[in-house]
Amino acid sequence: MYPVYYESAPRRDFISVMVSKEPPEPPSKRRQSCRRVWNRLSRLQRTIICAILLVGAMSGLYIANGLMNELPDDKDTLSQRHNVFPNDNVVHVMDQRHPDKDTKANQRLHDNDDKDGEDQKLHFEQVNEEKKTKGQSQVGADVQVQVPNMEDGVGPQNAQQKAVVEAFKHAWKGYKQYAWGHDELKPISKAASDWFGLGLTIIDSLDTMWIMGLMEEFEEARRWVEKDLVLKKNVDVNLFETTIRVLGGLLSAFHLSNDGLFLEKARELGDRLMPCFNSPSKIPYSDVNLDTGKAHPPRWGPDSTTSEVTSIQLEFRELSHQTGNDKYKNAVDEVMGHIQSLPKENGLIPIFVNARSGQFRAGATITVGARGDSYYEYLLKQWLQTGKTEDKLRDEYVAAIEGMQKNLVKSTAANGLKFIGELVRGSFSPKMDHLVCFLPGTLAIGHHNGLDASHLELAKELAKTCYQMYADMPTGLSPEIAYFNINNPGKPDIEVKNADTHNLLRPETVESLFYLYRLTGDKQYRDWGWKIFQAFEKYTKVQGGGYSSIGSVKDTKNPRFRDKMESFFLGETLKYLFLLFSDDPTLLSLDKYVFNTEAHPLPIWRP
Ligand code: DMJ
Repeated sequence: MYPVYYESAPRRDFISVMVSKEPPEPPSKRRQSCRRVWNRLSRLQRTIICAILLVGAMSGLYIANGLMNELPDDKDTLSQRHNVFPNDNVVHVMDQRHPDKDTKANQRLHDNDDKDGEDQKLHFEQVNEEKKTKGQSQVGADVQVQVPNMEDGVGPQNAQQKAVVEAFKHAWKGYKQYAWGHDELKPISKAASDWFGLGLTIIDSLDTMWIMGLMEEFEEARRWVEKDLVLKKNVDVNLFETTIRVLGGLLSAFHLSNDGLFLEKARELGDRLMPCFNSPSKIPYSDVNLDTGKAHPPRWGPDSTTSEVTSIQLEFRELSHQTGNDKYKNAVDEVMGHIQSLPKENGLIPIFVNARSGQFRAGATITVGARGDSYYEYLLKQWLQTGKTEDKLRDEYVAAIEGMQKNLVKSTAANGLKFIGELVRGSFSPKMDHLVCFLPGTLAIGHHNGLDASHLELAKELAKTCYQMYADMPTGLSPEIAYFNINNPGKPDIEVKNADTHNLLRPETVESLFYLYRLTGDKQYRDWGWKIFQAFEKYTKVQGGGYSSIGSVKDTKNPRFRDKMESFFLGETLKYLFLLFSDDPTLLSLDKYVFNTEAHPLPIWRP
């Protein structure tokens, strides 16, 4: 054994000693002997060796190039990811990337039908592991959310969309600065307000940020959901509002981002809302305490609101679909089944139903506005959600539209504007809430899915009226409620009572304009939407950040800020405006997605 080389160490107190059995040939000697061997070879031998080396080098290059092509580069990953929007739904995209991944992950979820609590946690951990192995986003872990590809139609593509994104950023800025983590921003007092204490604005905004390509904001919101969204909370929440905003928002964020954190939170929330269904009739109680699980009727009366108990179905059914646990779907299907069994007038329903008796309140108002609206919307959308398989829902929807045509649709005396009135204790009232303006959009989707041409005709007429509710006002913004003049041709079409002049930044009209533009291509709807957007900019924007609902749409000098930015302004109004101005009809395709009543897109299932 010969100690030979001493390597100089970076520090004096460290010496590395290499030992060898043979003394190695000094480098210069080795080189000399190689040259000697080469010189001894004939010319032919040398040529053969060179040729072999050349062929070897070329094969090496070829193999390396092949390997590089196998690896997905960033661009490919992004555009595949991005097919979520234009062409396909998430499941399909995941199938393309990892043919066995989605089936397996879903299989695991479906295998855990009766699991709750700890078992369920364990289950999510298993899925997490699986996703980690496959390089997918992880359930509940701190993951990089995949970035949408702006070139594929996400993020603003034109000046109008850019303006809407700027509006969103302005709203977000105020919320972030003064109300972060709270339900809503009070933009004038630069403070926060809480309703349920669930960060409503954050959750309502998740999918809007995703489609607008605001990824920094999305990730910031995601971190809040992960670290600060506490669902075990001693607070009474309204089942409907929490379902459409929070459950719907989480499920939609899950679909767009493929981030299991959102599904995990959605499941926990679903479980905490479930006690509402423990009523004698199975019509859910309106409220529940998220911590104790104590459910009860509203504080102000004995009855649940009909539209509320019938507008939670899309979300609970989707939750079952994703988790494989049928309990959520069974609960809401039972509600629907019960409502279907009750007697109705021409398919129309009264606005109150009792959770103990299961009966409609006798003589309650019939309206497509407040407390009635989304019952009709969800009849159609549930039929769409399951790939048009539950025809009973479609038939009830069609019967209801016929009932409206017969009992509620009338025209103004002066200009023949069609509107939808109400039946109050059996008598017609020419009153229409702005909330009714969701209906043109719903009618247009129904027609797109094969329902009668008269539905589209009515949709166009009603959309015109809804727009007129904006255009007729000095601010260009609609009042909360309008009365229509059906008797006197010498009077204006629309009358607004002093108590109804407020505007809450509601989405229904721009929602319908989006559907009608998408489905007819008529640019008129975009022009109307742009005018409405400009009016929001002019009269509701608050300096420094945020938008505020206003007290009077009739007063341009003093529209009176009400100091409240509703979460649906970010979740719905700005989202529908962004979609209205999209040039890409495949962005959140209406053949792939159904929007819940809070504008959260949920995938249409394949039958
Ligand atoms: C939203 O919460 C939903 O659109 C609901 O269906 C009706 N009210 C508001 C928006 O106006």
